[in-house]
Amino acid sequence: MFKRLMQKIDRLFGRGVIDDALYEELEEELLAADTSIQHTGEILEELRRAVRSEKITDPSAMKERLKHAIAARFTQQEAVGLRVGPASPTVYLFVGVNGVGKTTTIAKLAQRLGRSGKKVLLAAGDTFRAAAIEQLEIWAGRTNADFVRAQPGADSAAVIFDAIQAARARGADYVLADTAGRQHSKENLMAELQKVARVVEKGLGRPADEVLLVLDANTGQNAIRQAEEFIKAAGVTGLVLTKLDGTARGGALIGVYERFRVPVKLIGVGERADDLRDFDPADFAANLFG
Ligand SMILES: Nc1nc2c(ncn2[C@@H]2O[C@H](COP(=O)(O)OP(=O)(O)OP(=O)(O)O)[C@@H](O)[C@H]2O)c(=O)[nH]1
Ligand SMILES: [Mg+2]
Repeated sequence: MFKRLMQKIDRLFGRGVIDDALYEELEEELLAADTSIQHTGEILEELRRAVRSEKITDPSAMKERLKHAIAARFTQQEAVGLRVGPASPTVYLFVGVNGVGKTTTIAKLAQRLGRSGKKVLLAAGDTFRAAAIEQLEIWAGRTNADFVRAQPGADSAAVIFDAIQAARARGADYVLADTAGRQHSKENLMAELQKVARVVEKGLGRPADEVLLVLDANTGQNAIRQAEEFIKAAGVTGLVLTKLDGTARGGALIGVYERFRVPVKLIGVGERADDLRDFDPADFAANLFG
């Protein structure tokens, strides 16, 4: 998507003109990449200003300036990185609609933490589907993590509560808790997540150290609606953007971040356990442009 945009810029610059037609094309491409109308306008305004004041005339400089304008949208207030709890276990809840990559992200993080010598326990809090429990169990095996599960249909909050107790008993450093992405209704799902958040706080003596909302980079502007609902139900503390390895249009993340100011923490760049990166604004912008 953005690669094509950059090729267009290169071509237009080949003719030696920065004109309104070029900005119009940029606008079209940014919108097509799921950047909101408002943010597209702001990014292009900044670009126009920079092109004027910095007397930019060559394509590579303008390209860099555009990347910079996008990266600058992610000036996070908080240090990037996942919070570690004041006492073990550190508990992370993973939330998000079905199919976005919650379970896979848990596996990736389990691998990363395990390799750094941490003892990790995975909690099969997605009790809605039997397959979800099995999928997490397989990842627990592959990443050498402990695993706590219950029967399909069991109470999700109870499973995660048990997992926290088990982690204490076994001296685990981290509990990574999966949750359902789907329920019989959206109201049920949100009620379940509220209960999970409450029960974690009861079991842990503090809220979960991170509630990570997983968003699929292909989702587009609907990501904002998802963020709104999950933030309301579960008190999201960080964002994870997955599937940035494909033809992903990560532009919607700009809108989610600016609207809610929840820091972006992690990026998923593939289906394998080591396809996880810390979020870095400059990297993100570079990735958008291929
Ligand atoms: N290419 C790519 N695929 C990913 C990435 N993260 C997850 N996937 C794939 O996306 C699909 C869904 O991932 P899951 O981890 O099962 O998603 P989920 O959010 O747990 O889904 P539910 O359990 O149905 O709610 C799987 O096929 C994953 O392999 C990523 O960063 N890149
Ligand atoms: Mg899952």
